[in-house]
Amino acid sequence: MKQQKKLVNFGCLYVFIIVINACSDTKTNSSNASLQTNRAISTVKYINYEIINEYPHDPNAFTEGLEFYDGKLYESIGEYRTSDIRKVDLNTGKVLQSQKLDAAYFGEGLTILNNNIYQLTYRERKGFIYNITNLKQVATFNTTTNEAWGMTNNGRQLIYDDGSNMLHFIDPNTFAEIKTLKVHDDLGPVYEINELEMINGFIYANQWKTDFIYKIDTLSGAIVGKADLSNLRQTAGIPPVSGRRHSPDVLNGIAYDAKNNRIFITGKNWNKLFEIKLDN
Ligand SMILES: [Ca+2]
Repeated sequence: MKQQKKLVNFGCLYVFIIVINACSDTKTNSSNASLQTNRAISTVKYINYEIINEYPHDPNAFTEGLEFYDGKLYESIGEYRTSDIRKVDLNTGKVLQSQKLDAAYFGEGLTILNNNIYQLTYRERKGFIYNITNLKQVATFNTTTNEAWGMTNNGRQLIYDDGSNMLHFIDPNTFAEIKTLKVHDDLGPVYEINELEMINGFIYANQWKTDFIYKIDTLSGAIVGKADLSNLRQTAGIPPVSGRRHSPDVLNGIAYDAKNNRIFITGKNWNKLFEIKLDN
């Protein structure tokens, strides 16, 4: 579930619609949210980290996918009517190339495999494939889940999540599902797994509306470590999610520069993108 920004409008009808929407959101996520809220404290070990660098990030970018490839950042931007795919200069945050999505599509996870960029959409059950050189769309593909959120790849398969704790491994040629994996810790399922990144054989994942990224074993789905990145959010000047009814600007976006062993982190509508070093 992704919340869209809602324009301030004092018309009774609009307020009513917002209330209905809020109730709907709450109902949709109530089971997962209560499971998360009422959980005991997991014993999964914390991963320490240090901030190595800060870069500018477009505060209008509702980041749903982030990947680093051949010296450039590639980003998928969400929300209906504003979704796009873009190539971004790391140092300046400047958008070098972009392609808008049709207003009917809400951009989600993004990953690069075999010189193609794959981009998911939220509830449209459709993905797009782009030429990495010019960002021209070259093909589409279908997804089978009700929702699609984050995506990465393991060099052979696309891996995406759907808002639950399920990871789907997809053949990039046939788009057949090869296997699924349930993300869990020592207490049970961990839901609302969001943006993904494969780093040194582990899947790292954002969790929607939390400051955590999780380190996930790719064979078992077990979370073997977690990092609390609330300090990044605070440094970016973003208030915590808790207590805010509409809070789109959550931590979301992990990219890895394998050549130089750099990890990049940002969030939806954040004005900063961080390079961090994980202590693990
Ligand atoms: Ca990523």
